[in-house]
Formats: sequence, structure tokens, C-alpha cells
Amino acid sequence: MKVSDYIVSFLAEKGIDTVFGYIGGMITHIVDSLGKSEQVKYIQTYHEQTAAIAAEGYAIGCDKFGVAVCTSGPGVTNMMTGIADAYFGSIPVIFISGQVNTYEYKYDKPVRQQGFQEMEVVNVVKPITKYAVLLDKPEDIRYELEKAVYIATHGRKGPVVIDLPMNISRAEIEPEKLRGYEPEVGASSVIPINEIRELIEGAKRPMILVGAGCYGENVGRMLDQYLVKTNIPVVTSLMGRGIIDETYPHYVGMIGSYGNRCANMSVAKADLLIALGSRMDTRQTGAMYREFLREGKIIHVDLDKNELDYHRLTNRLKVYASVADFLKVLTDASVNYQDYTIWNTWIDKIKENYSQDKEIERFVENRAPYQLLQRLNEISKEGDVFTVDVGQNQMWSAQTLKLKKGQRFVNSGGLAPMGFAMPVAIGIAFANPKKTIYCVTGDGGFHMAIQSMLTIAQYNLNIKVIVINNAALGMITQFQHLYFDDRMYGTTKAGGFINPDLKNLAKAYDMRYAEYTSDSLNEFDAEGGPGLVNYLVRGLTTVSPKLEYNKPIDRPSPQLPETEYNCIAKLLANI
Ligand SMILES: Cc1ncc(C[n+]2csc(CCOP(=O)(O)OP(=O)(O)O)c2C)c(N)n1
Ligand SMILES: [Mg+2]
Repeated sequence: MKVSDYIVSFLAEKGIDTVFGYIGGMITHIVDSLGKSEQVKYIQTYHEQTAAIAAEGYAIGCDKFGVAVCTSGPGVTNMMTGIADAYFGSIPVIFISGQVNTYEYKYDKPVRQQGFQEMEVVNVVKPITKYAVLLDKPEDIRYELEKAVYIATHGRKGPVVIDLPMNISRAEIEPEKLRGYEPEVGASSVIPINEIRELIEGAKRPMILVGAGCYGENVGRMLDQYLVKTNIPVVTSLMGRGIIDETYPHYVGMIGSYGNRCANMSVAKADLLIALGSRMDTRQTGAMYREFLREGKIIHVDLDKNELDYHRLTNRLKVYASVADFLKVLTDASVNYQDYTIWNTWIDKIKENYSQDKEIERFVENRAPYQLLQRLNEISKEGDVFTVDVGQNQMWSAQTLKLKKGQRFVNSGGLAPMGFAMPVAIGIAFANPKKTIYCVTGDGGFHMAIQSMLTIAQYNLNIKVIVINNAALGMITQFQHLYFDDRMYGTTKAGGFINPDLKNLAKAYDMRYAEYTSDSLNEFDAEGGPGLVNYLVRGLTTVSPKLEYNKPIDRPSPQLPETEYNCIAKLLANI
């Protein structure tokens, strides 16, 4: 059997039915084997970056792992954005890159390259992968594939790169003679349940923070049950949205630099934060991280020990465990939960007065972008998926979308590459062909991923691409307004940034096209099939609230008047 055929049958056995890629000389054997396969289809995208991010989307959509293939040299450099994104986003993806023949490869020789399009892939991708290997012995193929899948999908998930020389992919092997991979047994989780119980029983104002580490393993459902039982209020991180059922009455909102005002205000007043699978990075805690939880302690649950050990917040009880294991132990333990009615009543007040809808009404001048998200709240249905890009469009969406049961919110918060929303939607669509996907992107990010449109049209994927078209790199204009006296170099038409004609583009890519402004939004409904929606926004746009540097998390801009802020604190003091 040829190695490339073996790889495809291995993937089929693991239940993978779609592989994304871009062909080139060094990967032709793999693509040929994929093409011949009846179980695994090969999707030839129009850019390796699309393939890489689509593979992430496939992993997210099917809860297994994604696979992307590319040729050597420029194929791999183009894939790098997706590899890095999968690393920072903890998404399990196997990347297979073609490499020059082993007899051309330079190995340790101090020359730049020997073969055409040769590049030392393993060393280049090492810092952005969980594991990377040059597979230069055909008889190692089973071992390395099994190892790759194990590493990608266990512990904190992430990407693996197998760099596969051309002559290895076409080599003949005898599958029954190949050695397999036996994973090493890792350190087991440590759950100090007595200390945890004591902290929870002593807390009057507990709060749960749901982070991206809560994805998968049915954690969302476990959490839903735990919440209903305990009535503990919940906030999410940007990456933790859409995991629990956010219609839970004590769901407060998203925290962070662009978090909902009510969520940031509430978390600052908690006396115990149970942080589940969340890095609590500066974007969440604010640079003044000591203000993040002034009087509280944190139960910090993470299965990445380094996140626990190298964190700058000190008031933490470290729990080295998966969220699933933690919840199992916590649910089985007999814990006397206090009655949180007063705490929840205060939060309800905060939610009522400082919800995102109130924020928009009170503080946002140019409301058009937010109105689009409010419209999506009206027309989207349970189970729909939102993918969002990077920039203001991402934050408007994260702040404003009220996720219904089963809805998912997919975005990139670690690498955050513009041009993420369309390719990730492609992968999700292949994993879940029946889902309706709303892909919200900025005009800048849309143009960066333009070739993804062709794949969407070609396969008639159920994706509605919505460009919030403010004719600007909006997120940066807000920065330039604050710190560069409104000098909009590179971000607006006057500064040299322009957009192509989206209507003509849609025609060229054979996509249905619709155009709306805030005045015609009520014509935008869920019935329209896949296509391109150009949502035109005039004037400068802002995200609100937004935490400015050196401000505590509960005092985002625009600032509340001092008397109002103090009044809220006093209200709580009576609890
Ligand atoms: C590949 C890449 N380049 C640059 C950036 C920096 N960046 C972050 S947001 C942003 C502006 C995005 O503009 P647009 O896509 O139009 O979205 P908007 O903010 O206007 O909603 C830029 C340039 C990035 N995140 N990714
Ligand atoms: Mg824009």
C-alpha cells in the first residue's frame, strides 16, 4: 500500500470525511489518494490560509479534529496563520505539508536550501504547534499519525504538523507490519475538593467565568445543570461565548476590555470567581489586574499547568484539571451553597441598567453597526452559528448578540487574524451542512479572505456573509482617534485604504448580493439563502464600552458620572 493511501484510510477510519488543501508538486500523492477516496473528500480551496482555517472550522464543527494539506515552501508559509491560530485557539488540527524528497533535503547542512521550494518546516513551526515532525521513514507513518491525533486531541488541544517528503508519500508499506503509538500516561488531575468546598461555602457573591476551555466533552450541558442547581451567576470570556445556554436567568454577559458593562461591574464585586478554562489575560482583566477582583479569590481550573503556574494574579487556588473532571468532582461533593438571592437581585439591577442595549442607547452615537446585530438577534434561530472576524465587527457582535439555545459563536481571540470568519465558516459548513451560518466580517477582513467566497459559492454552502462595511479599518480608526489626533493613515479613504465594489465582486464570484443600510434593515430576514450582504455604514464607528489603559475593569469608557458609580457600589454594600 502506498503511504498516501494509508493516510487517507487512516483518516476515514477516524471518521474524518473532509480534508481541505491547496495542491502543489510535493503534495500531489496525498491529493491523488484523497481524490480517489470514497469516504474522504478533498476540498481544493483557493489559498492555503483558507484551507488551514477551514480545517479549524471543521474541527470546531465536528468535535473531532480537522485536517489540511499543502505543498512545501510557500504552501506552508501560507498555512502558517491557520497553524498559529489553532495553537493559540487550542483547536485540534493535523496539518500535512509536502516536503522535497529526502535525498534533496538539506538536513543539517549550513546552506539555505538544496531543493526547490525547500524550507525547514519543523523548526519554523515548532513554537506554534504542540508537535511537529519530519516524517522521513515510511515505516513510521502509522506511529506518527496516531501520535499526531493523540497529541492534537488530548489535554489542551492544538495543532500538529507532519512534514512529509515527496518520496515518503509515494513509498510502499505493509500496513500490518507498522508499529503503533502508545501514549504516555500524563500527570493526573489534582482537585483539592476540601479547599474548594470551603471557598464556595464561604462565598456570598460567587461568580463563574466560562472560558474556551469549556468547549467539548459535554461540559456545556454539565454546566447548565450545575447552574440551575446552584443559581450562581455566570460571565463568559470572549472565547467562552456560546458554550452554556446563555438564556440562563443569571447569565450576566461577557467580561473584558470590550466586555458588557454589566458583566465587568458584576465581576469586580464578586467575592469568589470560579474561572473555568480561561486564561484571564490582560484583555479580560484589564492592565490594572489587581482591580479585576478586588475582594475576591479565584478558583482557577485549567488543564494547562503552565497557565496555572505563570499567571500574574496571585489570589488563586490552582486546580490542575479539565473542566469536565472538575465539574464531576464538584457535583458529587456535598457542598452547602448559600442563598444568592440578594446577590442576584443586585446583578439583575445592574443588568437592567447597564445591558448592551442600554449602552447603545445611552453612549453610542453611530448606532448603525449595532442595529445590524440587534436585527440578527431578531431573525436568527436556535442552533444557528455565528462566525465573526476581527476588529470592531467582532466586538460589536460579541457585545450584542444574545445567543439562543444551541447557537454557537466562533471567533479568534488569541492570534485574531483578519480574514478568519469566512474560512472558519467554510469548515463548519462542511462539518454541519444543515446549519445556517451567519458570517459577520468587516470590510477589511472580508477583502483579506476574498478567495473564500469562491468556495462558498462553488459548494453552495449555507453561509450568509455579512460585511459590516464602514469603509474603514474601524478598530484602528478608534485607536487613531484616541492617540493620533485623528490622523487616519492606512485606515480610511483619505488615508489610502479603499474597498473594491462588492456588488461586482459578488457577480464575479457568482454569489447572490443584497445591500442594506440601517434604514432598510427590516427587509433583511433569515429567508435569504447563502450570499453576500453588504451592510453600508456611514461615518466613523466606535465600540462601546471599551476599557482604556490604566482603568479598572468596571470603569470602561465612556465613564459613568462619579455619583452614579458610587451609588451602585453603595447599593451592594448593603448586601
Ligand atoms: C492579518 C491582520 N492584520 C492586521 C490586523 C490588525 N487589525 C486588527 S482589527 C483591524 C481593522 C479591521 O478592519 P475591518 O476588517 O474593516 O473591521 P472593522 O474594525 O472596521 O469592523 C486591523 C487592521 C489583524 N488583526 N490581522
Ligand atoms: Mg471596516
